[in-house]
Amino acid sequence: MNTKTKCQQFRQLLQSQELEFICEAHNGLSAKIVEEAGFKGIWGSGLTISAQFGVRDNNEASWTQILDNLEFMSDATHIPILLDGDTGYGNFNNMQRLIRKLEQRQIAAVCIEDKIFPKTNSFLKGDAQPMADIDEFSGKIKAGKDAQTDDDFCIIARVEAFICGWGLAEALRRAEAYHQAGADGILIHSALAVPDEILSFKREWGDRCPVVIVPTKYYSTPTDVFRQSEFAMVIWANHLLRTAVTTMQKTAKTLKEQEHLLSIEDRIAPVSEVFRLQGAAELQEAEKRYLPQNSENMAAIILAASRGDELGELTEDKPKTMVHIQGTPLLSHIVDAYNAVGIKNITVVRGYKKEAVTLPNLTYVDNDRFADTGELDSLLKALRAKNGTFQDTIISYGDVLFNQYIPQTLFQEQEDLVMFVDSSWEGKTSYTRLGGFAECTLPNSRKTFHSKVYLQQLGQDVPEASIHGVWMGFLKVSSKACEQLQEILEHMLADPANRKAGMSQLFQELLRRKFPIRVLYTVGHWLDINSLDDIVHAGEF
Ligand code: SPV
Ligand code: MG
Repeated sequence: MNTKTKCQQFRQLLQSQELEFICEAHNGLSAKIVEEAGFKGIWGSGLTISAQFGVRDNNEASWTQILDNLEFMSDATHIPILLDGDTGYGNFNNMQRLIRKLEQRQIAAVCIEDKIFPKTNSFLKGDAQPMADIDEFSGKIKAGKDAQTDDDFCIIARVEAFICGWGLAEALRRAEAYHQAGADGILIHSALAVPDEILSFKREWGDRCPVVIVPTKYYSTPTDVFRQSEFAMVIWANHLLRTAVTTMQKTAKTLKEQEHLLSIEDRIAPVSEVFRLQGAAELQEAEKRYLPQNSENMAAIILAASRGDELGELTEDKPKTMVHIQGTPLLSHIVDAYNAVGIKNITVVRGYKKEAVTLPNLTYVDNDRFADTGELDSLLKALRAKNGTFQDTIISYGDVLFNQYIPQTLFQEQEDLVMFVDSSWEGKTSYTRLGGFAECTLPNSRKTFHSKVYLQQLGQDVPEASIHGVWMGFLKVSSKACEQLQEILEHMLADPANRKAGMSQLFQELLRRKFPIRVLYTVGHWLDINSLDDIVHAGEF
């Protein structure tokens, strides 16, 4: 993308040694089409902007309505716009306000013509049209130049002497006055079918300042003639609007006659092209970043196959996940937290006393070899049960309580693998539960607000000096990464040595395979139910 301002870009075009071309546009969409075609500038045509409003080119659309339209054109594009500013919509004072408003909208330049407000298009009885007083118009140019705050903003003075039936001498006299008044370029207009007037003007005018032409009527002139005469810029002034008129008339007529779409559909832009021009893809990306994730694409897998011996007789007839906290099973609290952020698709892997795990609206996957296998075996069973249809999924445990901040935040991150690390680990000299200690690319500090942190190692043997926190038992895996995860697990578990492997081995394998694992830090927001004492605390959580 061009790093120059639109004003700088336009000035560069006007003063370039090459013959440059700008093309008409009349709204945001056509402006975008001009830019995509490769033009370096846009002509904001008075004729076509008024025509697309369905009014005449006689200042029937107010100048602020033109301005609003220009704002859409400017917002939709990165190239400069030269506005056809008619006569400046009033006197010198109106001109000054116009310039200020144009600058506010990053319009790069304006062209004003030496006629009387309200103007009439040059091709409608041009020779009957009165011209502006030369001094009054020169004052308007001066006022405009004084009003601009950006030195690169350009004012083009359009000489209508030929249009209004005057000769070369009048055209030159006016051009000279406007040049003296500070105009950055002259637009010399002609309604003849041959380029004689503009060529004679250019021969006399020489290189006093850049000269712009509009070959609408002398369209059969080879462009090389303009090039050889060293004009600065050609304006294709109305051809997109005229194209649209012809095509719209044809389509409307055909539809009216045929009352079906068959002969139309293949000859017009598909709706997808309209969406593309509107930038629909950009919004879809932004929605992923800024909107709560569509819960249809979110799922959770809860690993809950083990007994939880440490709770003693509480788990004699049910697994730990069904132990009551404040009268409700642990699993129920977990499901509530997932439901609260819109996650309905929850798979629970049960094993020990599976018949006791009976909460409704959950998908159950059984690991009947729970006593003889580890977490990864349960996880693989859950992934296999998805039959290749994956969603963005949080993997968590049946005995870890959390509040909804955890899943909400995990789903907000776009990366394939995202985990939570609790940086308030100090004092825990041993942490054998879950995956263990984590070393990350940065410790939890103010800095991590602005930079992304990734996991470097995880396990029981991380040297104390390197520990940045403990893994809390939450891993978000994108739908895409779920597929890879299943493959990795199939591979790992094919080795009998990994039969009892847990999540920490999975992390180690992912790191070995160079998967980036994003770390989000938190302090608290979770509770690992590990003892009777924890159950008491969970009541307070
Ligand atoms: C316009 O495009 O509105 C112009 C050029 O002013 S012309 O229609 O040729 O006058
Ligand atoms: Mg015009």
